[in-house]
Amino acid sequence: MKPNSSKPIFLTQFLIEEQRSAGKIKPDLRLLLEVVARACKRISIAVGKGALGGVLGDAGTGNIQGEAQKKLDVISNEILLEANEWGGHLAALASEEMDHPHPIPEQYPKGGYLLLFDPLDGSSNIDVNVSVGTIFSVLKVPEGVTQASEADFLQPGVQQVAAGYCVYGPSTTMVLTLGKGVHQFTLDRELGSFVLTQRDMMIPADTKEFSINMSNQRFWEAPVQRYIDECVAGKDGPRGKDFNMRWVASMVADVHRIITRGGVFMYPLDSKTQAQGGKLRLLYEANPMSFIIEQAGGAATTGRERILDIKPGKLHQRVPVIMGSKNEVDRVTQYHG
Ligand code: P6P
Repeated sequence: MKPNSSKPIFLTQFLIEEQRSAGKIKPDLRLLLEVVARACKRISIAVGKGALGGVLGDAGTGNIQGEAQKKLDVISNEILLEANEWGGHLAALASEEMDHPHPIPEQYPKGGYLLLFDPLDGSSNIDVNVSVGTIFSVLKVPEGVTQASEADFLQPGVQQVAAGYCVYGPSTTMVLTLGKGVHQFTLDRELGSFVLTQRDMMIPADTKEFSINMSNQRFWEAPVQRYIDECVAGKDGPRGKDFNMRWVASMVADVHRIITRGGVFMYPLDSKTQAQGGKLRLLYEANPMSFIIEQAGGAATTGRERILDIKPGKLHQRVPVIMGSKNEVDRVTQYHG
């Protein structure tokens, strides 16, 4: 099934065909993904209004991460909650913006999936009109669980049944994996539908582009210092080639670039974030992105272990992240010994 501009394949058709083919996905999972996609369309509209929407700036509240919430953080979170409460496909939801999981209201049926999300990743970029996005991860409710609790979310990333992100940039683009490859859908704003624009995305194993916040250099551990020093040394250095650097400070935008053309994204453990275990959150940032990256032929580690193998200890656990072009991630991991 190839994308064909003369006969566009919409997200619904793609998911129905996935559902039909050897039962790759269940109807409830298809419904969940369609509901999340519809919520992302609503978030895209709210984000796209910019200053005209009257929703830029801080909400005057904080989240469990200790971060000031943007108005659009709160709005995006509400959009995802409201969209997913009534469908009967979820047992509970968890969000970067909420201290604890959100139960499905009593008046609605419960389903067999758990949804985790960062409703608006990179929101500090909102007020300066730089790309932001939504990241989501889907887990199954453990067998026999009738009332999902926080503990039921604490599953290693290998247990994910689907993961995706939507980047609100020059175009609104959703990238999705169901465990059989990575596929890109671009929002046709006139039709209001996501159209399949790339199937089976693959990350080049090598790259000349690294993505890291260089202002943290003095805090990095030795293996990361060594890796970046070698990249910066260029063709006269041990790598024998020049590198370029990109840092958008929206994980969704940086990872989408890597999925699209290769690269290595790094938010490594450093002396500044060591006490919390890292900067990025495991369950709704690192895990979904790692699932996508691995499905696209890349690699994702903390520098010391595969991210998808980590058994979470708490809902908002943070981890170091090194992900992207396999040969580069392997090199950084090897430097960690
Ligand atoms: P820094 C955004 O706040 C985020 O969680 C990721 O999207 C992004 O990669 C990172 O933090 C940026 O962190 O320290 O460069 O602002």
